[in-house]
Amino acid sequence: MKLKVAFLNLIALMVFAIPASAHFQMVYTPEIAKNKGAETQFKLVFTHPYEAGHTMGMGMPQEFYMLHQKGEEGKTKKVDLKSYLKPITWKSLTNSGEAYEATLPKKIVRSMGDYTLVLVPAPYYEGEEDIYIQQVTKTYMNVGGLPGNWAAPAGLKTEWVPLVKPYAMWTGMVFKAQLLSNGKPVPNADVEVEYMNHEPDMKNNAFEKKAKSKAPHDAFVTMGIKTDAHGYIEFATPKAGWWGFCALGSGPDTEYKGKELSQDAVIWIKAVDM
Ligand SMILES: [Cu+2]
Repeated sequence: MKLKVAFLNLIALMVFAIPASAHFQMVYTPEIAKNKGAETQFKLVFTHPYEAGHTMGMGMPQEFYMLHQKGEEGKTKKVDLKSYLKPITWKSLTNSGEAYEATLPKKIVRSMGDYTLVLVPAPYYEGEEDIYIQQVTKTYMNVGGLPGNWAAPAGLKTEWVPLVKPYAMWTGMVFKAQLLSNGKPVPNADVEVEYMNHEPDMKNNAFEKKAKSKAPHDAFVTMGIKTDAHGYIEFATPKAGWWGFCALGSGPDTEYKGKELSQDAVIWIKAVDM
């Protein structure tokens, strides 16, 4: 009898011990609203940003490029960035994991306008769930204030299309975006929201130990929102810093190497205090 109870408890633990934090693919650089073109370094890390928790080893990305547009009438230029990728080891507060960095020279981050950074990572095998995860991620940057293609879809299998400039957000401003799968809106999708609660240390490839906020409850570590009937979300950023939005399984691909694939869409925005 005792054994049976213990067994049932174990089952309950396995079912309910869902980690509070969610994994997020980061495409990170500290400054995305630049006055002038300059060499810019990005860190590509697959991790749990709120808690600076477990970092998962990334494989070589399938695609990494930027879409640059100088002025809203300008031609959009696609620049492949895979040749700039260099493997690094990223330290979380609990482990180290393989990640990538890309140092983009000034010659390609020189002209004014918008830069959309697009990462299509290799599917990551999550052993605990026996599934693959692929988080298609977008991060934005602007040089000189001249707008460009920030509101244009990149034509990805699944992606967020912002309705607010992602690089020009005051703290407290409402961010709005639409979730697409094969170019069509995704209604009622589950979206995880997480705050980058530990500053990334670009020099040491690590998260800073100091947390910027403390969650009063597990549900605040990874917030949950849903897209509406037309695939839109709205979110007012309560604190300066980086905010990530991840739509779970929004992409059209559902299988990889004979296993279930969760093809997610991630977008990062940065809020700045007034
Ligand atoms: Cu995880």
